[in-house]
Amino acid sequence: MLNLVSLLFLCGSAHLAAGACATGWVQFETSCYKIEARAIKQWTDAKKACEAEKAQLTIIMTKEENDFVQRELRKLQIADMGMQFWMDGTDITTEGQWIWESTGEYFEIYDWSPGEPNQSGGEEDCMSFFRLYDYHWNDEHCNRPEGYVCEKEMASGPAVG
Ligand SMILES: [Ca+2]
Ligand SMILES: [Ca+2]
Ligand SMILES: [Ca+2]
Repeated sequence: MLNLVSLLFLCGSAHLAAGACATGWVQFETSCYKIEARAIKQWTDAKKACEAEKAQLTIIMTKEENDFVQRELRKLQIADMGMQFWMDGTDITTEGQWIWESTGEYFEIYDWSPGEPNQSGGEEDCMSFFRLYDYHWNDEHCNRPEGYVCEKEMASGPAVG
């Protein structure tokens, strides 16, 4: 049964390739992503902004997904080396124990920038893609206004065939 479901899903998604994500969102596998570089926000507000669009801060589960988001970030050609983009990871509950906030799951992969996470100033508990390190990961002060990346699952239940 699972195999049949997978097969139907794959069949369906093949027909979804174009225009499946709303304008302003980009697709990778079964997710749509939106990068916000202008309306910078603190981590909690960025999270709310994603939720207002029925999305969440992005959760990076695979190297391929990480590569994809980093490629999209590089396309922006941001000059400010200090610029960062929030994702869903946090260690605010238990210092040094990183989880994806929206799911409570531990990380499957890590892509920290050199020397990160460094808990700079004793309170860096939110996770970002860091321009300085070509968008590898950083722990950052949650109250810093930064860009952010929202992610949502593509609309389910497409007509098959
Ligand atoms: Ca994801
Ligand atoms: Ca921390
Ligand atoms: Ca840091």
